[in-house]
Amino acid sequence: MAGSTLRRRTRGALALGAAVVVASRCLDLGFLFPGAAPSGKASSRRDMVTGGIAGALMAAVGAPQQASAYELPPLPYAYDALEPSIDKATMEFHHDKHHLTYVTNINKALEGKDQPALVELQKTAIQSGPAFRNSGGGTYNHNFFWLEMAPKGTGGSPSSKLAAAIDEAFGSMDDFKAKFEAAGAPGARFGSGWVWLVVAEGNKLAITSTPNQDNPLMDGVEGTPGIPVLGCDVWEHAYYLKYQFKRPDYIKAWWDVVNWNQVSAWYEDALAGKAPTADSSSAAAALVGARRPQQEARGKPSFGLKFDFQAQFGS
Ligand code: MN3
Repeated sequence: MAGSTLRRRTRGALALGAAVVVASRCLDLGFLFPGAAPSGKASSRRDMVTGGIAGALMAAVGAPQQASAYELPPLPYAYDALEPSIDKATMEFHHDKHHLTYVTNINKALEGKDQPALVELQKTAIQSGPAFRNSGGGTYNHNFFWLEMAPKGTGGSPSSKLAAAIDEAFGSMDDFKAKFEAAGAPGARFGSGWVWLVVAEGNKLAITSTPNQDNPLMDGVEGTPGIPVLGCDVWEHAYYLKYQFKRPDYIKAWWDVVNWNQVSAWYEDALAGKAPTADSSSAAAALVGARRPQQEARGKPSFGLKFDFQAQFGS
C-alpha cells in the first residue's frame, strides 16, 4: 500500500474515532436518551461507546489505547447563576483555575495507569500520598460541590425522609444550619477545608469537617468518617473576592443555593451504602436542559468536551 494511502486511511479512521468520541459526549449529555437521569446507565452507555467502538477504531489504526483521564466537568449552570450568594468571578476562578488544577494533577499522577472511578480513589487517598489526597480529593470534592448547588429558588427542599433525619439528629433544620455554620467557622476549621453532612455509622447523620481537600470517604480522615451528602468549601478561594474575612456570611448565604433535590437523592443512596460518584456522567445528567443551550448561545465550547478530547488523543 502506498504510504500516502495509508496515511489517508489512518487520518480517516482517526476522524471517525473523533466523531465517535464527540457522539459519546452527546450521549453523556443525554441528548439521545432524554430523561436518562440515572448516571450509572448513562455511564455504562458512554463506556460501551468510547471503550468499544472508538477503542476498536484506535486499535485498528495501531494507536495505543489510553485509559481515559478524569475530566473537568462543565458547571451545570452559568457562572453568574448562583449570585448573589456566590459571585461570577469567584465561580470562574474556582471552576476554571482551582478545580482544573486538581484535575490536571491527579491525571498527571495516574498517567499511563488505569484510572478507577473517581469515588473509588477516595478511600485509600491518604495512604496513597499527596497527589491522591490533595488532587484526587480536590477533584472529587469540587465535582460534588458544583452538583449540590443550584440557582436560588430551584434546588427544592430536603425530602421528607431527610428532613426527619435532620430533625432527629440536630433538633431542627435551623439547629442543623447553626451547627453546620459553627463547624465551618474559622475558629472551628482553621485554615482551608470543608464542612460536611455525612451519613455515618449506623446510618446516623453527623456534621464533620476536614482539612485541605480531605473528605469523609478517606480512610484515616480527621473527624467523623461517612458518606458525604452535603459539603461546603470553606477555602478562602471559595469566597474571598466577595466576602473577604467574613467566612460566616458566605456560609449563611450559601444555604440559598443548596440543591436539596440532589442532596436528598444522595441521602437515599447513602442509606444503601452508596457514595455519590460525583463524576462527569452525573454532572452531564444535571446539565440536560440547563447549561448546554446557554453555552451554545454564547458560542463557548464545552470545556469538559475539549479536555476529554485532548486527553483521549494525547494532544
Ligand atoms: Mn475550592
